Amino acid sequence: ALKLTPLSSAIGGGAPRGNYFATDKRMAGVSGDAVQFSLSPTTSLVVQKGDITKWSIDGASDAIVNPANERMLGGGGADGAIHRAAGPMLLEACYKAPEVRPGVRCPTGDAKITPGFELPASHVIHTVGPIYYSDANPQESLRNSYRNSLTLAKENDIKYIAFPAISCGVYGYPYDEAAGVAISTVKEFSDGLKEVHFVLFSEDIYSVWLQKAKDLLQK
Ligand code: AR6
Repeated sequence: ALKLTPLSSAIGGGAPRGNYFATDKRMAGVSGDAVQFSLSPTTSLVVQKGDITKWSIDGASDAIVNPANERMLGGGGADGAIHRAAGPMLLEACYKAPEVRPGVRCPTGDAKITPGFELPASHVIHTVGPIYYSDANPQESLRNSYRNSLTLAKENDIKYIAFPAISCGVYGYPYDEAAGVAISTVKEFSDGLKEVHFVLFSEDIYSVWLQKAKDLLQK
């Protein structure tokens, strides 16, 4: 059973939705605390702990975001977990994405979409965040990853999207700065989506994200 988190102290602008955000059956696959914020009267942001490979809202117009690398053929971390859960068809679909230059299917900051195959979510949006210590402008690259993922989602009639903490694993992005870029970019470009979720694997990143959401979205 999922733990309910009091909303009264966490909700942002817009109409209150009650005292608790009940993580209902739609999110049954993802376990962990979830807190909802309002970005506009029609768009919510949800910050939760959990495994993004288990996440789905409606199985038709939803997408999880894969923090990939430029080759776009799988890897470790969340990318590895997503490929394992989606099955081999996902790798086949990724191979079909044209190379924009040798070995590069998805340049840093860009986003590409494939079906979700055996995942509960219907689509995967692959994006490549910056390698923090070698990117010339990691903040701009990370912002591009979020913005291009949201734009691609809208172009494909996706209404629900789940992001992990892009670049916060192998790519070494400091959590607090990443959370600021992630939440402010989502706030700016989420119009037309119903729910934007952050599904965070570890307690420490979840805490940083939750605090940043309160700082940026509460008046
Ligand atoms: N659900 C949600 N978040 C997860 C999961 C999961 N199942 N598994 C890991 N995370 P990383 P990056 C978190 O390293 O830094 C890959 O090899 C993880 O704890 O997956 O963008 C790619 O192929 C961390 O907070 O992605 C690239 O080569 C966050 O997801 C490279 O890593 C991102 O960590 C990309 O590095």
